[in-house]
Amino acid sequence: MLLTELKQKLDSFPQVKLLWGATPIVRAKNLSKETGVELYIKRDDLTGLALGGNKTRKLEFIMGEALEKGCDTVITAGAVHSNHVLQTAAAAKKLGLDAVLVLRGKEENKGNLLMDRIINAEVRIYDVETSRELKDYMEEIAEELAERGKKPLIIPVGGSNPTGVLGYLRAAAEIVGQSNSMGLEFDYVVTPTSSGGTQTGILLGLKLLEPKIKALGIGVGDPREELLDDVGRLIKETAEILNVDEGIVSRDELEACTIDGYGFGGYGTVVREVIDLIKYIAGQEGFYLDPVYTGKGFYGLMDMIRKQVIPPGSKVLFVHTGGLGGIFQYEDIIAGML
Ligand code: 5PA
Repeated sequence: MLLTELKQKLDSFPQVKLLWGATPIVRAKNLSKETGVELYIKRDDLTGLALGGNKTRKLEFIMGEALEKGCDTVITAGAVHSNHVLQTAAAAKKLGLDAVLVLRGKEENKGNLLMDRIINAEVRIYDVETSRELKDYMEEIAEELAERGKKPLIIPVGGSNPTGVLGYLRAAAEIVGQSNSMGLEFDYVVTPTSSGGTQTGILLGLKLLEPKIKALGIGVGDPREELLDDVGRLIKETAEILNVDEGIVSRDELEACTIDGYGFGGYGTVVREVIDLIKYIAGQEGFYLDPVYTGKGFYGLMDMIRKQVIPPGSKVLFVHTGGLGGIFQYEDIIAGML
């Protein structure tokens, strides 16, 4: 598909503007020298909403849908450290909507939860193990609000539905446009993956625009089968709303580009190997990764480069999906590892 054609399709969906503009692609000079690959970072941590991050892109389309449907409230869910939840609250406030944040985990007013409170979103915390289990609570709250005459929209965990994926299709188009104008031909585009929307958008977008680029999603500790099912379903559903072939990415292909082994004991664990890497990268390049998503994703990338799964000389783009609040959410654990 031509770049202009994908851009036009994306422009035809309801949307609001939340990003400042295209995020920069920056060469990681010191790391490139050290690793022997040409390493670039797409700074999606600098989107401009709240603390920034990948959810801003998804929310441009999700909030567009909320406004088009005449909703006055959004309900979404995640862990107390959720970046998505904070981004959703910030987008809602900016657009004059109410936000109800349905959370799980330890209630401590720091990190992203403190930011959720500062922005004055309604926070409800439940005692469940996984964010998936919060779905029923979101539905109950939606009913409760509807009875009070409100018009709520439920946004799934991570904003990972086909509407949200459109935001990462636009990111894929942005990457292709920027790499053309920079005279760069990437071999790999790498993202952390959890609820699957980011990986789906990049994978599908590059498949449509530049199929020779390998789009890798590095798991951050979610169960592999659940992740593959989620991404598989999102590819199908998004292909459908875009009017492109649903089978455009085969299950085998999806399995090959979904990388495992860097979850360090499961989603949300904060481990020394990752904290050491965050310190190292900050010291080399002057930017911060987070302990839950980008730290684990980048660890996987560095390991694949070291093992030459990604061969020397490759041109690699890592999408920095944000997550800065995670540093402060886990400041005590991190401080103990310095
Ligand atoms: C998250 C997710 P996807 O959920 O689209 O796969 O993105 C993974 C990801 N980087 C990558 C950062 C900084 C993220 O926050 N965050 C979730 C959240 O609740 O914040 C959905 C889990």
